[in-house]
Amino acid sequence: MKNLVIAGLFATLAAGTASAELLYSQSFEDPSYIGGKYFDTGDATVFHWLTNNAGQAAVNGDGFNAWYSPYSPASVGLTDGDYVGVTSYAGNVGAFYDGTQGYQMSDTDGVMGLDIDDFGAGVNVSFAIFINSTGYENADYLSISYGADVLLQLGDGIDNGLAMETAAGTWLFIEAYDVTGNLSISFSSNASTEAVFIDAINIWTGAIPAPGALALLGLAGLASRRRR
Ligand SMILES: [Ca+2]
Ligand SMILES: [Ca+2]
Ligand SMILES: [Ca+2]
Repeated sequence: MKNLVIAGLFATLAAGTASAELLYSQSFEDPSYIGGKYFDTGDATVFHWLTNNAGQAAVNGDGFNAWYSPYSPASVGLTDGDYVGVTSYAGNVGAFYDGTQGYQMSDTDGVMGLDIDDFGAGVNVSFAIFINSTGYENADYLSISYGADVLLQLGDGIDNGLAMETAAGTWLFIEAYDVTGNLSISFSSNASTEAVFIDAINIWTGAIPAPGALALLGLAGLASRRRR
């Protein structure tokens, strides 16, 4: 019986690999995204989309854009200079989930959000996120949604950030199927040790590819899409 189940699973995965189409893949590996500490030149008292600044780590790139929103009490946000955006600094994570670069949010003094483009209805998504191990407080939270679906909500102003502390210190791999809208990851923190790292975002339609097959599909899929 056990063998039968495993055989069935393999058959499903093999079929899935053939029929899946990768719509988006972002591992933040582009070397041009790397830069120094990011200084937001916008007004930290109001919501605004962030802009890339020359010589500083990219907060926006191919298919991803970042925003800032004040959180009561209003603070300096990212105007004081923070390590956010694409980074190759692996001191907290040990190693990135994929490759040598990822996307960081830390010391946001308010809420920073990373929004991925909308790739239509009924898509599947997977990505990895690492919460740095440290103490978290009431105003700290990590919220991840895809359209109307909440994928993860840690720390909510009630649990003193304990849920974040429990989940910290390892790469969390998150998958969601048949979701519609766009992936949005928002983080509220007020200390440089409070940080999250995001890596290996894949969005696809069709069946669920086998592990490993997705990475191969990603390279082939994106290359063919760009040639069109
Ligand atoms: Ca990466
Ligand atoms: Ca800050
Ligand atoms: Ca805090």
